Amino acid sequence: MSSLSGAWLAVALIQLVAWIGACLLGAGLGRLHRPTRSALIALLALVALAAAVTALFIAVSLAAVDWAWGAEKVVVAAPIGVVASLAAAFVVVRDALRARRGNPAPSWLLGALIAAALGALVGPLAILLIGSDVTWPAVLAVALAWISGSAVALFATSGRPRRVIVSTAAFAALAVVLLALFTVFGPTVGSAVAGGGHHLPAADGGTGSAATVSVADLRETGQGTTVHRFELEARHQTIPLPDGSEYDAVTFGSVPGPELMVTQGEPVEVTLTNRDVAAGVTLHWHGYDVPAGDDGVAGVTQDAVAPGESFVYRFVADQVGTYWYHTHQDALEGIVRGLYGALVVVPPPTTGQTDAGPAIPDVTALIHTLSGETLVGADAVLRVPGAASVRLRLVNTDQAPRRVVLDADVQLVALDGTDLGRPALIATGTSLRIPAGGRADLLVAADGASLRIERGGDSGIVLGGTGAPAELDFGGPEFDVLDAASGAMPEWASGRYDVEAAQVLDRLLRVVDGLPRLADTINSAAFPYIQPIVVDEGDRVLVTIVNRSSETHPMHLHGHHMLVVSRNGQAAEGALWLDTVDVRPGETWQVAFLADNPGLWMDHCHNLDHAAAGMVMHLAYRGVTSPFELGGAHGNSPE
Ligand SMILES: [Cu+2]
Repeated sequence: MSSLSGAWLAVALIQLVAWIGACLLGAGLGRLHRPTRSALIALLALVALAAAVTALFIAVSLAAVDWAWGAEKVVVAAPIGVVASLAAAFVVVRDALRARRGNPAPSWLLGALIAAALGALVGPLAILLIGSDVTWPAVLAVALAWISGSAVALFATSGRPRRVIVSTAAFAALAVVLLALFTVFGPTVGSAVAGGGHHLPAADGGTGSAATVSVADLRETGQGTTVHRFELEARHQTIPLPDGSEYDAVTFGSVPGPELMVTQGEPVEVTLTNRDVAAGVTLHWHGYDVPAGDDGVAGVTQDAVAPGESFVYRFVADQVGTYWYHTHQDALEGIVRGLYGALVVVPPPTTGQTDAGPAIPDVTALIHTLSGETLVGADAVLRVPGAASVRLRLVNTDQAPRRVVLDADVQLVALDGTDLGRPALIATGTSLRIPAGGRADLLVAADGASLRIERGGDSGIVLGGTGAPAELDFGGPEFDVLDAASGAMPEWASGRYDVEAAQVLDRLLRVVDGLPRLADTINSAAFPYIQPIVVDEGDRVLVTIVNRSSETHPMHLHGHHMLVVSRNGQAAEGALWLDTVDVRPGETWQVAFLADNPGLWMDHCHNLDHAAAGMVMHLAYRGVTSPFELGGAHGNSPE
């Protein structure tokens, strides 16, 4: 899909450049003979017209595949581009014929050329301003801007009185302002989701149920006597980097933070204290389906914990696997500087199996970029003592996907914490791509094998050895995550869906933090103006994620595990559970989940640069409200 939309943009630009060339010739550039000039203009006009018609056909094919790909092109760009080009080409060809007979050019030739160029400009503008969610005000505003701009051009170049030109120009300016208002600022005016993105009309009982519950009351309450307690203190800390320099980190006591290892079934209680992190801090359990009030998102499920304050998180560790925790207040800055650590939940020891042999050693490796250096755990190289087999828990805590490669055959046994139905073989030299925020568990024989990280310098993992990791290259094939789909399908996934939602990821001119900028958008809007996915408890939900942008977006849903249904129309052959879906440019993923964890949940890109640029929305259960606000006294700013 990316190549087709790239072709559309190329053709749209050819159209624009041809009309601009015709305008320059029409304005007298080149001092050519009149018949030659008219013939050249006619040639350019025919090229532009051909490009406009081609753009129309590409737009229709894009829309036929998925409306999200072609919407604004079919509705706005193609019609204006074709109409403007047709009209101007007609004028130009007539002029070329007149020129052969020695007649002067019509006085409105240049005006018509400029109008066509403005019409060609609508295409690139529409994909920057409108995106996939075409609204009628936006269409009207773009059309008005084009019509009035063309009128100004026609009047200004045909010797009309100044009065007419001035009034038309004023009308054109008004049209452009309308365009800006309705497309860029439109979503921010009177939006139902303004003020934090979770103040929904639906939350007041959209299905007639008047009962509401605050997210602050959706907390873990059942606590037995065998609670596993941890204490984490957030603070500034200077730490040494592998290259010998010092780094001004913000940590939970170390980088990475202490590994929280618990046994499945244990009630867990974590007390977070903030010593001196002025921006505030929270704890979010990435990939762990905790109660909503324990999810740790500043401004949604709690207030940011200020210096001197503390907050106690509770949940029952009922899912085994590899997870991680990080701050969800000023997350971009906080995580990059060190506010993260691993959460590992292991199954309870099997009883009555005295001859089961020694358990497989367990090694957690968080891959993180600090001050330009790739860390594996606390150092550049992680050395694991020799063993017949090691379970390597890889966690990518960076903003971008990281690829790893090993010089040994390994078994991929879990993704995003969930054990695969059947381990998948990753052959020697095949790379594995871990999305930002994602995890992969590998079973590997620790007999001198190495792991390397793409663009990770000398960093890596050495298993059963003491030297540097071997030099490995990334020229081999890449493991396809769909090949890991092998689990048993849940029963709820066999029927119809109660809610079907779309997430079209794009890059558009939108208001973020009060200022217009190129934003990372979902459904043509930026946080907090993106309409949430609204569900009732028990709903089966299908989400179609379309990436129209030129960057990868690791989409992360809080509080739920997503079942991969398909990627680019290819169905997953078996269950594959993810909490972070690596949606690359041009891809369409369908994921499903069961709405079984009431709350207000973040659903956002885990490239936190993108999240901070608008790519954040909510999954909202009807009837759940939040007393927390963005900003406010605690300066709540989840990204
Ligand atoms: Cu992104």
